[in-house]
Amino acid sequence: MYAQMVKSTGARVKSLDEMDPEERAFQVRIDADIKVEPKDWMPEGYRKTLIRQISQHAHSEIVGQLPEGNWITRAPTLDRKAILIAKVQDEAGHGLYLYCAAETLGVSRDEMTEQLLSGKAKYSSIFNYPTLTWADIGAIGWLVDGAAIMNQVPLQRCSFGPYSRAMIRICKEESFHQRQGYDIMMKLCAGTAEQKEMAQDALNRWWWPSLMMFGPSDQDSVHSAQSMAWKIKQNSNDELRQKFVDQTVPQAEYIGLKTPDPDCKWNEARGAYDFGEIDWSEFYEVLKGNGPCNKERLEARRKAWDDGAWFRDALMAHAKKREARKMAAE
Ligand code: FAQ
Repeated sequence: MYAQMVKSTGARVKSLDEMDPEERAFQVRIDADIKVEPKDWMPEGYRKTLIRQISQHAHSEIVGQLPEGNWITRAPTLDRKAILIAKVQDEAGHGLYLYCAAETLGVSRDEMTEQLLSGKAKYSSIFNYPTLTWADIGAIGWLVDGAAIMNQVPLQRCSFGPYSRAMIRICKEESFHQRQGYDIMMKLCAGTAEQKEMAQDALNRWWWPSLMMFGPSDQDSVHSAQSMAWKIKQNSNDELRQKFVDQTVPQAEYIGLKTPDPDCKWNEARGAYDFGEIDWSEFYEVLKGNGPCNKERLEARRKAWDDGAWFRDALMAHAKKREARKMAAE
């Protein structure tokens, strides 16, 4: 039944009859929308899928600070600088809630960090593109946070309690981020011809990578069928991508911008926008580490980890001393 919900290349999803009793009882609870909590029994595959998805999501939030961080010192006004600092700090906070949610599944923060730094764990492809102008900060808030919200609102109903609760808070903050990005684009589009051109150029460069954020097309998505059966994902990658296009194209038109896709047009019969073929070879190259900024992003994270070693050591030494003092006093 579940495998029919989305056409995916992943292994066929077992029917209830094929499951052993524990798995069946678990699936029945999922089907009844009962949340799974960390101490509940869960199939190993469910645990692994969540660790993979939540940790990659956390890494994306952390690496995602880098492209915008690049503009904090160059924001055009004091207000814009303060807003951008707050946004980038929010992303760090999101990464921390998500690492905590993943830790409840039995993986340590150090293990997750090691997987990121060794290149074993992925993070969102979008953060491997450079931020060349101030308009890119507008485009990231509008498009990247817009795509993140589209993907994350359904994750608020994810079957795993800690992930779903983290997403509720994260989504509130992402809405503010999206508004601030669109506000930058609106101001640029209402400015000089040069400013408007800068906004259009940013849209041209960020449009296709934003569509890639939703992941491979349904027929190539390895995990969707099983993740949807477990209600980790509520929608397929293509469904969310379509919703994003339908929401975003009118927003572009409203401020006088056009997507860089000549095939993007309203389809009356479908009640949705048609859009052109995504360059999947670019997507897979970025995933393999060959995007414009993959090396730079990982180097920045490795440097931050190495530079922070003295601080982690100091915290451990302090904790040990405090413990020893407490023991001596008892
Ligand atoms: N980039 O079978 P599927 C943000 C991988 S947060 C890199 O379809 P799944 C906030 C996928 O992991 C952005 N890799 O996989 C912000 C899998 O590889 P694996 C991050 C990708 O998991 C804004 C393989 O391809 N959001 O932006 C991508 O069912 C501004 C096969 O794919 C989340 O992580 C990609 N775009 O669906 C921060 C949301 N797409 O693990 C700072 C939670 C796919 O087998 C500034 N995650 N892959 O080696 C999800 O919803 C899902 O994991 C998907 C992928 C939809 C990303």
